[in-house]
Amino acid sequence: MNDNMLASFRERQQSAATETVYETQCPFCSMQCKKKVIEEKRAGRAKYRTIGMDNPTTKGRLCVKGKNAYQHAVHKDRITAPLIKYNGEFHKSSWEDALAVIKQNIQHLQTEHGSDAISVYGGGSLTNEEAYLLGKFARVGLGTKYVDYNGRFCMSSAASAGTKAFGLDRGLTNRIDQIADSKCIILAGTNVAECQPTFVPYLEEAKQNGSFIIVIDPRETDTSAMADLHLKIKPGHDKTLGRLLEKFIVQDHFVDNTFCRERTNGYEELLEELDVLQPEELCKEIGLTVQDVHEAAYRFGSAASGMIFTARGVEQQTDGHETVRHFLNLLLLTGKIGKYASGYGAITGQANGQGGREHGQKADQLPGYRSIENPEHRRYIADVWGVEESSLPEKGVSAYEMMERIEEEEIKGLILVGSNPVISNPNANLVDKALSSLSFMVAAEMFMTESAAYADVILPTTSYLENEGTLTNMEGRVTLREASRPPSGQSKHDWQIISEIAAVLGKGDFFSYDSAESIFNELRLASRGGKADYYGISYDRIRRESGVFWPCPSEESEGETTLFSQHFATDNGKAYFYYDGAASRETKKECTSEAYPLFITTGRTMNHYLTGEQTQRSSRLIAREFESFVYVHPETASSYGVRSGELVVLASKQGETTLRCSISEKIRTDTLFAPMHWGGTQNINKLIAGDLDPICRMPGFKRAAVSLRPYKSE
Ligand SMILES: Nc1nc2c(c(=O)[nH]1)N[C@H]1C(S)=C(S)[C@@H](COP(=O)(O)OP(=O)(O)OC[C@H]3O[C@@H](n4cnc5c(=O)[nH]c(N)nc54)[C@H](O)[C@@H]3O)O[C@H]1N2
Ligand SMILES: Nc1nc2c(c(=O)[nH]1)N[C@H]1C(S)=C(S)[C@@H](COP(=O)(O)OP(=O)(O)OC[C@H]3O[C@@H](n4cnc5c(=O)[nH]c(N)nc54)[C@H](O)[C@@H]3O)O[C@H]1N2
Ligand code: SF4
Ligand SMILES: [Mo]
Repeated sequence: MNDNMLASFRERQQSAATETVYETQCPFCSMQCKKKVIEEKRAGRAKYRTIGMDNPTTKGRLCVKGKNAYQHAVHKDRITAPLIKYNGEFHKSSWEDALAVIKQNIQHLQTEHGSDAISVYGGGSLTNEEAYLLGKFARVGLGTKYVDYNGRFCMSSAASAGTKAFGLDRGLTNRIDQIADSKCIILAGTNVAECQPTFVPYLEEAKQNGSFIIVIDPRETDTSAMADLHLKIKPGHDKTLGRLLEKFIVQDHFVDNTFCRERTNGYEELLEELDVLQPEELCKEIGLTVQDVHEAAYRFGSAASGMIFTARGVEQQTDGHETVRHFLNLLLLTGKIGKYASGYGAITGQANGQGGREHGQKADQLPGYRSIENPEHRRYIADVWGVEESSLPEKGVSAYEMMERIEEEEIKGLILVGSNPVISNPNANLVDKALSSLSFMVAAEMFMTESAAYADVILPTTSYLENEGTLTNMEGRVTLREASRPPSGQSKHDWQIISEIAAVLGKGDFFSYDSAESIFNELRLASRGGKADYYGISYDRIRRESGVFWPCPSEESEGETTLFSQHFATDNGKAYFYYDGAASRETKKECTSEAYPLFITTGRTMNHYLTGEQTQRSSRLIAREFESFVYVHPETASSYGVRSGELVVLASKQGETTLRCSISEKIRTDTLFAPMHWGGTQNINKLIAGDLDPICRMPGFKRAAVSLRPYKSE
């Protein structure tokens, strides 16, 4: 080709470039940042770029994960056709054949062993429509009581605490922009700087307005770097810290007596329990100084307004419910709730961490935050679904307990939609064993994950760029993720997959939808009159108003932006203090011993998301962090003979894992930290015990007792 020909070839190619814009929102965390993914196609090759879009919550901001989130969606690893396993190998199949295999196996297992032989396991990445449908599918399509979801590991402590104390659980009790005006902010076990980066500007604004920020975390993080006071607590001791803060608030006369008298129950009982606490002794036990704890109480008590945010650091404990309740007590004692710039936030995690916990994926729940144990609630939902109330199953068990029932072979089949339990459950070795013992498993997935590999049938699901639906963000704002990219290969939306399985099982009449919106309209009705009331929300309204807050009982309702300003959502309109005498229970906690002398706590890093299936398929994100690691304090490293950059073995009563040692002064000497984003030999959940919080069934992901030694290859 001569120069002229080359130039005109290039020109023709350039003019042939096409640009397609997909307006969407990030599939990862609960901020739900709005963005545009721009696809530029030239000579058959596509290039992508991402830009943030303005919206009331994140104002056009994006973090590094959101900027790169298209990479997994267009990745060559996407499963694009149904797969059926024969003789241990997966083979591509048609949808008809895959559905026929599913029908035959489910019907066989249910005939032999009863309806409860099949279980359903969902996720907080699913849209409201799909979360709702999955719960309906379990109860109406399969008639099984066994349904739960990964949010059990995420939101159950905070959700149960909010429900018991305030009568209602919504991520933030206040609109997010009120943070900027709050004068004292406690961040308890939350690392927003890495986990919800677009939340951080609200804190920065508050700081500029003179707010005092207190961070409670055993580690120094990018979040604690913003703090005026960092309480570097021993892992799993936050309940005691909460009680000490209560004691100092009372002692220093920062109690709002009118609020306690008029708007709460149980104040006197709490006071009695605080009397006996010995601060010196307890502060030593939790690894803090009396001075620092006292200052925290003083700052919060004396501030004109205040907010408390909790996340998984304090919640993923076997006493997570009680711990959160003590932090809620602080709000009640000081009357810092139900007012502008004063309130609570359970920093939700997954894209739909909020909506996913409201509409029936949980073992004990029906849509709209209704209870499966309440006869009136059952009747209402049975009516909406057009079934007999008596046909609805009873309550089942929590996510990890389903794994135990599978391992015990009481549950024979599993339908997995939107989770990767081998990496995310505690006691990963048990989960591995459980999934391999199943008689039949179906997974709706985008990728061949460690969990999907156990399936007999994998159904290819669409990605967030392809699938429309509503997601409720951290604020409690219901947002609409539009979708315009065509499904990849033969993949289908989860709602189509669920409906098609229901149809082959003879339940098609209950699942005949033509769009996500048609499911939403049924959800509106099902949630009507419930605590999470979506009745007044429609796709049109969400588009017009950039999202709508729940509860929203009518089309005229504005949706509430400051909850509990007049009354709480409890039986008598008053909030409930938590005190031990109210519900003392035996709680199993991991303790160090001679054999397992160190604590390990687990969590997240900026670059990766949960079990890593998505972010590790982004070349840019994996380049930033391509393997797991464990933070070890330099003094601890020298005592245990481990060196930076080398592999180390961590062992607990449950199992072992091998990680790269990273020496860091940011962690306590008695504690290690490792992220949860890797599987295989780097799976941190091989170390975590299966003990659960007795109230909400949350595992203790944030505290295990381990040994540490250098890795030696044989
Ligand atoms: N980059 C990134 N962002 C994410 C996610 C992700 O995987 N990656 N996941 C999303 C999801 S689903 C969730 S739930 C959220 C989670 O968001 P976070 O809860 O903020 O994240 P974690 O890192 O699990 O834990 C928070 C902090 O708790 C600290 N911590 C550990 N043990 C204790 C303890 O005993 N007491 C106290 N006070 N603190 C402790 C840890 O050191 C950590 O800094 O993030 C969401 N955003
Ligand atoms: N040690 C330790 N363990 C933890 C935690 C911790 O802090 N420490 N945190 C816990 C928390 S808070 C959480 S939320 C859990 C999360 O645990 P998981 O739910 O197991 O994590 P994900 O990686 O989000 O798994 C989602 C899977 O679903 C697929 N997927 C994504 N979107 C969709 C969709 O729309 N439809 C379908 N069908 N599939 C989809 C993804 O490819 C991925 O394989 O982990 C928990 N485990
Ligand atoms: S990961 Fe969270 S903060 Fe980052 S872009 Fe996505 S939604 Fe926004
Ligand atoms: Mo989560």
